Amino acid sequence: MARVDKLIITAAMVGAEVTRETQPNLPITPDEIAAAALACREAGASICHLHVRFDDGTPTQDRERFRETIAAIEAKSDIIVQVSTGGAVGMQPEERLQPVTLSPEMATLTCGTVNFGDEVFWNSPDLLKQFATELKRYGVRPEFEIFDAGMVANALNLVRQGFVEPPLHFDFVLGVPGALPASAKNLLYLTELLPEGATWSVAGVGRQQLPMAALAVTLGGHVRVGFEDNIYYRKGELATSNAQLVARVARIAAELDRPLATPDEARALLGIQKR
Ligand code: KMH
Ligand code: ZN
Repeated sequence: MARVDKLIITAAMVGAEVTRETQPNLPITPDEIAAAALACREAGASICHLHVRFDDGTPTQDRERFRETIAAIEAKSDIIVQVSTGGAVGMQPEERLQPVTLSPEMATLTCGTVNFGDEVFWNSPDLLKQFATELKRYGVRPEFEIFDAGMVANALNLVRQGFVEPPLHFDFVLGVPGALPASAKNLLYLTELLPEGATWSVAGVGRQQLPMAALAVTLGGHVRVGFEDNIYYRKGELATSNAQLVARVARIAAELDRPLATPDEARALLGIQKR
């Protein structure tokens, strides 16, 4: 039987689309985000997927705001910081790339253009190469963000062309309106497209967050939860914190006998050099 790695839980705590109006517990300032990251770490997360906001809640890819927020997180915890290069829909490539210049341990790399609700999340072939080149230049491990099935082929093209080197890590974001829906069949299909040795996690959007997480724990994949993808704990009940969502996955993993990876264990699995 294939070896099953310890479970990496990623906390996507902030996102670019969620607001305080819909989720009053959304962390916004560097201190709030750092406190949320610590709570998620204590609940079992080993990576935080990081978006940042200005104090009024506006999403930004501002380098200084990222620097401040990462410093606040790192002062409190050893969690891996994975910066977003997606930002918010409509941001320009140079704007999106700013946090990469801080040489964080990890960053996302979305592998194609996709409808995103009523908008278009733009990631042209040239943009993919440009982003992969910048990640390499600053020594940042990519996580391929896969919103639709064709994006796996785009990611593997980047690898074939030498823009990204193994170990390869994929995050399937399933259930964005306009992209691939979250279902067991779709998740299995995506995992079958991956080359030997690649690792994957799944981020189910909305009410699919929990079933996708449970499936990933069972299948030997990894899990992303948090307000970026889902603001509810259960139908009609808002989550009280990101850590509450992480803690539930940790409990499911414990019941299924799947130990959790510490940040250092996750670094070893993903080929990350500690900052
Ligand atoms: N906010 C979405 C448009 C990423 O972080 O890399 C894109 C996103 C992906 O969140
Ligand atoms: Zn994101």
